[in-house]
Amino acid sequence: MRVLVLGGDGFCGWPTALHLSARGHDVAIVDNLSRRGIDQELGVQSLTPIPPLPQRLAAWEEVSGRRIDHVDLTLGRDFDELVELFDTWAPDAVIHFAEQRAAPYSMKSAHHKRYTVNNNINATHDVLAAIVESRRDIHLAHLGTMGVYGYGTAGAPIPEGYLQVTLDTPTGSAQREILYPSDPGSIYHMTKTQDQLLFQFYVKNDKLRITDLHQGIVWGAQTAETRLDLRLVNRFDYDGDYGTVLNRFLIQAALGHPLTVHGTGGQTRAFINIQDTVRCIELALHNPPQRGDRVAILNQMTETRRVLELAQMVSRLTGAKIAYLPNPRQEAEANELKVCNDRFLALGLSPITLADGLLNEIAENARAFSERVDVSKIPCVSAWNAERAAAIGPLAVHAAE
Ligand code: USQ
Repeated sequence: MRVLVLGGDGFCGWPTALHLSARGHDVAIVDNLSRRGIDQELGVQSLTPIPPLPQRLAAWEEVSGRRIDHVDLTLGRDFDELVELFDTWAPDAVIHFAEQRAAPYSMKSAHHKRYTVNNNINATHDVLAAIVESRRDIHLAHLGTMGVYGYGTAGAPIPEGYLQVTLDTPTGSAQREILYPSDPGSIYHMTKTQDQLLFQFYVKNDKLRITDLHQGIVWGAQTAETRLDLRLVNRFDYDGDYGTVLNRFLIQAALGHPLTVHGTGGQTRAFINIQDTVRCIELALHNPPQRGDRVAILNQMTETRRVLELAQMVSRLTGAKIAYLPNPRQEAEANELKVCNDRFLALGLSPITLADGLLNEIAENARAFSERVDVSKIPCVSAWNAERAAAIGPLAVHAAE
């Protein structure tokens, strides 16, 4: 299969590109390196030293004998170039990771909200319009988020994208299948709910083949391929904007920093290990929808956990202390969360769970690079609104500086 990985230099894009290349697919990465630019803007670096993309790609060719090309193109802006790329490179599938993916970054200021909306929604729309323009039967697999559903349920498990509803009509009742009602918790998550409508429209109007993968919070950073050579190492974000909760707890423990639990830690979220992420994407590529099918929506997660439960797990392993901090986010203090993930299980996913003992290995790897950490970048200072800014105090960032 010929696969274009949009955003292939990023946290999930890079290991996905390697995983698919290792399995014999022809892969090219489309990336404008904006994520590296954001590191500079924030004054942080990945815990792991990630070489420039040309060096990464040269290392992959050396290690695997397989070539991955890089196309430097800005999605949402360079539309004609994108159409030309689809024409000349002739992908069978396009995987779309090219969105700004950090909720705290998207809430820092009006500038960051606008950047996230402009980047994400225009990128997604340009990919869809370019597929139509190219007249090719390209399967689009998009990285969505569990956050489109919100995290509150009425006790019922969150289905895979669609909800059966019964409507009262003047003559009785009617059954409908609707997209599960969106309830985003940040501007970032909101852009992914908008993506869903774009997909629904393009499937209806142009019969595009689209898979939307609603992914949970990723933990771990390395996969079988990124472990092959230090130059292939994946990025590991620990800072208050891009670091995800469990990876942050692991590096905090390695540094002897208290584990930064927001509020009571009663928030329940869905999780997935990065190795399962790349496996799920491969499964999705091998099982695309047919022309005329509705958008295929799969919940790409393997377990749900409370934030406090994760902190306690890391604390037990490492002896780290737990700090209960005022929450910079506008979110429920506690919630129950049940999620259906039957579709990936039916396709053969055998989940890696937190119980598999990988946490120690990640903590040890984190310790190896701990001298690269800037401890001042650990606190989450991006406040969701003025009230949350007041709660977290003088460090809060809530408007353009
Ligand atoms: N949290 C803490 N302490 C921390 C960091 C986070 O208690 O030091 C809490 C947050 O308040 C939140 C939860 O942990 O309640 C999850 O935060 P997170 O930063 O790990 O994850 P989130 O912002 O939801 O976003 C991440 C990815 C995003 C993806 C999403 C999947 O950055 O790209 O879409 O996970 S999901 O959460 O299922 O929507």
